[in-house]
Amino acid sequence: MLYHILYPLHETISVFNVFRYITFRTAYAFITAFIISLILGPFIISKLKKYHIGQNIRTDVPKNHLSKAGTPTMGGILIMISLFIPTLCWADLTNKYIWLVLIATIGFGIIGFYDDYIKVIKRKSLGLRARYKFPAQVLVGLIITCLLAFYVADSRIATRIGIPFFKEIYPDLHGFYLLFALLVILGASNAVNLTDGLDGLAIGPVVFAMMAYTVIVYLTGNIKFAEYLNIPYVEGAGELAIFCGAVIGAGLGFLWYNAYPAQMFMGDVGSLALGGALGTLALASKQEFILLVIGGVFVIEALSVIIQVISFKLTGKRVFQMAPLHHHFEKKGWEEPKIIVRFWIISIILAMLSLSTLKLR
Ligand code: 57M
Repeated sequence: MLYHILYPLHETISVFNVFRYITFRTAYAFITAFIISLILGPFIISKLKKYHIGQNIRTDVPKNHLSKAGTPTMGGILIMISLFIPTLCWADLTNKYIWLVLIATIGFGIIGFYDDYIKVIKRKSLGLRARYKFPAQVLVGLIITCLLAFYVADSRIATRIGIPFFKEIYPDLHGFYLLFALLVILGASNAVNLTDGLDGLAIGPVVFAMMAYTVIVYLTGNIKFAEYLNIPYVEGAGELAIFCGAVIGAGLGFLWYNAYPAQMFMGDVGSLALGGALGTLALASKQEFILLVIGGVFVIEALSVIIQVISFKLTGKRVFQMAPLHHHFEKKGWEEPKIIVRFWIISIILAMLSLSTLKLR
């Protein structure tokens, strides 16, 4: 909204010309989101405490988790408020990609919210049953992929995907694109959710991944940079940098309170929404496979669960002491902050590596 109000004034007051620039608006979306999140944090925590929205802890958790019982959860609400307001303020609201990513975030956020609501408020520890949760995720995922393919993206590239390391090869998946896109978006959403099991463990890598995508969407949406790097040019995708900036600000503000020892958890309302947003960014920028590197920590966590389940079913033996992988290290006796910071380090390295692949083609 600020963009639409202030930018037209540049004809009389030239300083308002800066509102044209995506870089400027991304920086301010970041700062606004961080400030909102930081200021609103204590208020949200006190409300969550007042309404007894605290975490139930299972008895089979590594022992250090038992003391976390009652920690306010559903802090994803804070992330949502803090990223929506700045995006609506600083982004060009005529841009379809902005609405697409906001719909994806809110769509997965609603599923997460309902799951948390059943777990925490209705006190049913299993939450929303898989037979309802999965179809709901598929439905939201399908809405996003259909919107992207048939309404948002340019029809020349709508069902094409980008292949890392190869220039000018963008295979057209035609009808299979919907299936592929659904896989990306559901995979990202659930992988972030699985990772969200230690203080700051999910939000750290989400912030680093968003930093990488800020660069990627900016370059992808700029015809000169896209041509120079030989990456697909996606008209309008640059505006998504403002959304990324807002998520980084909201995420860091949330981390202020989620840092070990956490004063609140994000809940599924946060983890499913942020994962859904990441998947949507990967699809919108035609940098789908790079998400496997950028979100490598999420991939490793999800793989550890898949390996554990398959191994247990086939051989009756576990590969890890407990999956997802962070529980394995806890069981091995690593202190929680050490696991968290080491996962962050890996996530930063992967984000940097992913950026290096943009020129390698
Ligand atoms: C997310 N949720 C946390 C919090 C957070 C298929 C199976 C592998 C699924 C997996 C699972 O349930 N994953 C879902 C994990 C929970 O956190 C809440 O959930 C939200 C995210 N969805 O925001 O609201 C607990 O995690 C801890 N936590 C923190 N700090 C944070 O900032 O310490 C969370 C955020 C919180 C808190 O203790 O209560 C969770 O772990 O439940 N299941 C598992 O992860 C289980 N693994 C398992 O059963 N492994 C098996 C098989 C199936 C692979 C095996 O290895 O043999 C573990 N989960 C739990 N206990 N709770 C097992 C032990």
